[in-house]
Amino acid sequence: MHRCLYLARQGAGHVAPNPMVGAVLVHNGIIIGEGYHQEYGKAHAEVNCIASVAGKDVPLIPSSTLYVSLEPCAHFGKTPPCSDLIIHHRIPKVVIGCRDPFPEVNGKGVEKLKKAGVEVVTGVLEHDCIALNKRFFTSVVQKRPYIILKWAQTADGKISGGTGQRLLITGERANRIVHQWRSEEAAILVGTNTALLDDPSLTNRLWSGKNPTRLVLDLSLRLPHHLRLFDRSVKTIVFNSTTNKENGDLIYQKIDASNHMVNEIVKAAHQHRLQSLLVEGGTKLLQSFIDAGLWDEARIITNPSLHAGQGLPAPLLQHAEMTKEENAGTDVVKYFVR
Ligand code: AOF
Ligand code: ZN
Repeated sequence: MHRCLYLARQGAGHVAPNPMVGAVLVHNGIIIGEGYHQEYGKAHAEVNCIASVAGKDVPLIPSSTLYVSLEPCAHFGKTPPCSDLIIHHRIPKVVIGCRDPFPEVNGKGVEKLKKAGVEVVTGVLEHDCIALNKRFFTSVVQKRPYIILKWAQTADGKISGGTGQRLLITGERANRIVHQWRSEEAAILVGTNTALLDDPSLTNRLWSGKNPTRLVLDLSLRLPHHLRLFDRSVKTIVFNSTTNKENGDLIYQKIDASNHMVNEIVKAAHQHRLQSLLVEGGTKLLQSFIDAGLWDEARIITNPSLHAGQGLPAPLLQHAEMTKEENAGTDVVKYFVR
């Protein structure tokens, strides 16, 4: 199963909104086939695994055990059901990491296999298999994106300078890490003041990979159009309280901001099938997510040698547990979960 997880990770960045899945076929303790879900819409892990078995190993398939990190599917999606394929190849035993919560599968894969007489073992390294696809699981089960809060703060806990103006807090290494984080998530969100004061482009320039969809909150549509966010280089959604309008990759979406605004943002992001959301500021927006208990991870970068004195205080995390602390050049990154 560890090998399945390793293989599954090779699909990172290419399979969303599908989950990453890995599979190995084992005969008498020896791996005779391997595969993973490589690209959205293409063959599933099990298909690639079985297809990889070659030569004198082919006759061994009906006496081998298939290990797979996610329950084999039972439905006709973009590809036929993997459980049918397993039955067709007369594989007698399947070891599964975790159940697929996708409504069309969700236990039906296991049921199908068992009905056909296949021995099924479930829940092997279950925790790791679910964690690998935390974005997919959160989206399918909780019907909202996986939410990561991120901010940078000074040694004295400020996120902007004296008169609210922009403060360059982090160094080169930390900036690169932030761009890597951007490449890993489906969407990135900022509030009105951050868009106005920082004029961020929110693109990933210091790391390889894709750009996240940009989400910006501009309730009364007061952001000027010369801002980098409106340069149309990346799909951008402007949440506002007056208009629904689509102009190529620039989308205006009306949300009900009268109460529970963060819930509305998150609901809209889910409707756009965005499986994860990196919230980059400012303080007010970040604090709203924290107060609503609507977050999964927080990543805080601190410059230990910079003191702002006056300035806007950073958000206050509640019910948080620190899981990791690492140095990033001259900065320190702390990781929290709820
Ligand atoms: C598997 N093995 O490797 C993956 C599975 O549209 P489709 O046909 O690609 O199906 C997508 C759904 O299939 C996805 O939502 C998830 O439930 C499951 N993914 N299943 O047996 C795989 N990637
Ligand atoms: Zn499948």
